[in-house]
Amino acid sequence: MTQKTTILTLPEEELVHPGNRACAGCGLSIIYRIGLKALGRDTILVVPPSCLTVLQGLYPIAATQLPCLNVTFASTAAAATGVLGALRAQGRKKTTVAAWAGDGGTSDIGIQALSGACERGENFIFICYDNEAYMNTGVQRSGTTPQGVITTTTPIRGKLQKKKEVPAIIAAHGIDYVATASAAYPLDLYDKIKKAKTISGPKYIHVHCPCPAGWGFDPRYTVKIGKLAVETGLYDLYEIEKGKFQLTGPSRKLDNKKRKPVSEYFKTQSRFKALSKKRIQEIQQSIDEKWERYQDQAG
Ligand SMILES: Cc1ncc(C[n+]2csc(CCOP(=O)(O)OP(=O)(O)O)c2C)c(N)n1
Ligand code: SF4
Ligand SMILES: [Mg+2]
Repeated sequence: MTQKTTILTLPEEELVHPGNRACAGCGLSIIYRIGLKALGRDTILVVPPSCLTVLQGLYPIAATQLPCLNVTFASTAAAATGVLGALRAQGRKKTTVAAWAGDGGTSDIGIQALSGACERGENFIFICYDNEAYMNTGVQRSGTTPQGVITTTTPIRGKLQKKKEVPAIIAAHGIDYVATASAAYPLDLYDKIKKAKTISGPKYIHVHCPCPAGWGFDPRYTVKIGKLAVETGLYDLYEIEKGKFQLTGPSRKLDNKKRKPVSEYFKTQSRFKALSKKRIQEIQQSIDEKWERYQDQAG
């Protein structure tokens, strides 16, 4: 996908009020502001418990101008289905229904409802912001926490299991649009949401979201660290449209010569401090092999 939107052509209308309850440097606050611009005013949000519910405001404070349904953890995609049904009954075909959930609310607790909605072909957008742990309750490991990461539930050796590949799981449902994005490249996310709005049926967008509080870095480095994840080839930006995979934006321009060593990414965050040199080498090797496959596929 070629990026069309620039900072100059981004809509000026703000749907998120200035000032919110997110920590300084929160990747989620970047994507929420830009993402709502892409979704537009005629949108209903469905949000489970997460840092987003806090960002959006503790009553009587509200950070968003859009109608938002706060629902139980497991029910996000089912609740979005209900909203779609109500809109259908009212004859409102144009309103966008967008579910925004964290990685815990997507990869673990909300996955059965999401899988069901994808299989049924519900016409909604599901955005997972992946800060790679249950942050709102104090950094517990989730299905998408990478292997080796220190959290409060994996305090000594780090998480033992691998990161769950949620975009691949959702793509396996055969839906027409699955994409990945990053808080470090908000305009790429903007264009992907805009595209998703033109597609009928379920759309899934997975957004890598640096979290200074949970990852252990200074808030000024949010964008730098988000970019490093992409520049090292660890986290890739791509789209799967009607089953066709293609790298997008900065990942499309990356090749084996330009790729930075993954150790550069790991050393920026204290959550990786339990990673041994051997383990880092193994991860580097698996990234190298993945990129060999990409280059083979590109011919
Ligand atoms: C059924 C249920 N279990 C646990 C909680 C407590 N809880 C609220 S927010 C949250 C963390 C959510 O993690 P994630 O979805 O990754 O979003 P993040 O907080 O990282 O933004 C938890 C466990 C809850 N509200 N409901
Ligand atoms: S804990 Fe992380 S994701 Fe949650 S508000 Fe703070 S920086 Fe954002
Ligand atoms: Mg999370």
